[in-house]
Amino acid sequence: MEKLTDIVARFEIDGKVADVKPMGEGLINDTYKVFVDGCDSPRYVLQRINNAIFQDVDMLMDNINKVTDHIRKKGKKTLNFYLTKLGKLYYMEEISPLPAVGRNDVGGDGQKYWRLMDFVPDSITYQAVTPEYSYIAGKSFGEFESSLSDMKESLGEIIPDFHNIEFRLKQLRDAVAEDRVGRVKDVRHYLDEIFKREEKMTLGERLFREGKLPKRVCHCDTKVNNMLFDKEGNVLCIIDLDTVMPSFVFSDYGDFLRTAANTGLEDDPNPDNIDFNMEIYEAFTKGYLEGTKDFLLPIEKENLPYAAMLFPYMQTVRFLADYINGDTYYKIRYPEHNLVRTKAQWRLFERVEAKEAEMKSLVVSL
Ligand code: GN1
Ligand code: MG
Repeated sequence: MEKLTDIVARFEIDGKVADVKPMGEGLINDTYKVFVDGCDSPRYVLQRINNAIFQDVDMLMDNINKVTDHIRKKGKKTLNFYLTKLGKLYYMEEISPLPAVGRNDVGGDGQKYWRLMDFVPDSITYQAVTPEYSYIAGKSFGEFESSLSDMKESLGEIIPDFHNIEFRLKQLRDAVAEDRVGRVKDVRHYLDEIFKREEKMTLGERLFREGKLPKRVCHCDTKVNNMLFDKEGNVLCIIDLDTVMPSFVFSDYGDFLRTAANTGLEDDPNPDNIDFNMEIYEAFTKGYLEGTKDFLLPIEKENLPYAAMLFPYMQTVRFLADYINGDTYYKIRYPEHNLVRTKAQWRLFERVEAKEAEMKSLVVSL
């Protein structure tokens, strides 16, 4: 394995690498900040792409390149990637033979893939936001979608069926049928609750098949910590562009609220900390409706409360499937982590579901 500093030196950079330190909270890729000589603040961000999940790294970087070019041409700030000395958008490190045990976050070809981008200076990330910041975030994500709505080039579907809840439920069913590590017996309650709501929660896919609901270019990972703010609360830049692809607008709207309106943590060990903050809901929705006013259809607007329920629901399904499969997808910090996440996301779902009527009347009034 190459040293991290040597990997950075594979790219066309200015200055000499002084240090590389871990950064961020991502559950998929590994991220580091890179310091160069003579400067106290980080200069670059180095990231190892989890190529067990993003198996087509060429398609991935090509998508990101198209998206960032498009945003940059509109005069907006976006991520800026560096080429390697061989002129590629990623560096491939040969690491075979594969480590025998552990979570599989290296693809079948046994290589590690790295990319390098600018560190965005004077930026702040949050795990939680105020209503005021949520309004700004809603507007920013709406505008982000709006600025991508005229993209001529098509994007590859980097993870097919990524936010397709019918597909995620099928994965859960398959995990249960296989019961690889004998965990199904402990999670029956959650499985029953999930499948009880199957009809209600698969509405989006049905509307799509009926030709009523469009797919648009979306970010598809709008967790609150994927947004860089400045000191005044303006959104400087939207990061983590791996999953930008065609999806329902519900993806971006719903996933932001899943993280920002949760009064607890995504993996809160105490579910009683978890509630759904309606002030955040209202502020974000106002901002989002303003940012999307040029293109949002009535059917999309009407179903925003459904989107707010869909994402905690889908995240429960995904965490639970990973728990049942023996923790092969998400990074975990302790053995029961995916179960704790499942319980926390389910509590959030219940809290959102209880506010369905309130959310609906609010959306109508905006
Ligand atoms: C993953 O990489 P990160 O942590 O931003 C996941 C999202 C989940 C999220 C849950 C490619 O995002 O879909 O919502 O974890 N990304 C992928 O926190 O699966
Ligand atoms: Mg992220």
